[in-house]
Amino acid sequence: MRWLRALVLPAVVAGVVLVTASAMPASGPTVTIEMRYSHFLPASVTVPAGQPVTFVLRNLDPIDHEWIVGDEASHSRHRTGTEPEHGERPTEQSVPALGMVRTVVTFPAAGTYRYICHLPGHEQYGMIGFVTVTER
Ligand SMILES: [Cu+2]
Repeated sequence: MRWLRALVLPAVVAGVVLVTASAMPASGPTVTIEMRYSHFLPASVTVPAGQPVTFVLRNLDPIDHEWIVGDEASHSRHRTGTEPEHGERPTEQSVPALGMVRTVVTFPAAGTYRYICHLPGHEQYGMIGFVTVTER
């Protein structure tokens, strides 16, 4: 049976390495943003440019929210947009009531962006936050 162990053990070790790698796809920082009482907490975060940043989006409200990060042109599009669900683009995520979504965004250059929930009335209510992207 020693031959079997010799074959199986490296496979198990390889499996563990793969699982670990996929659970932590990003080498950059992780930022947790909570959605509570239709506000983002924190409403301001600072991240480095050129590194994958893992955003953990936790919706503590019993209603759906979304987290859309980008420049003012993208926010203009979403204010009048008709897409009911987001998730395919890392910068556009729907977060269901009491749900959690993880997304990885790499900001190419330093600058300031806003994250906004574009569900009807939420931006007006104050569901806005800021990402400051700094040079490394
Ligand atoms: Cu919202």
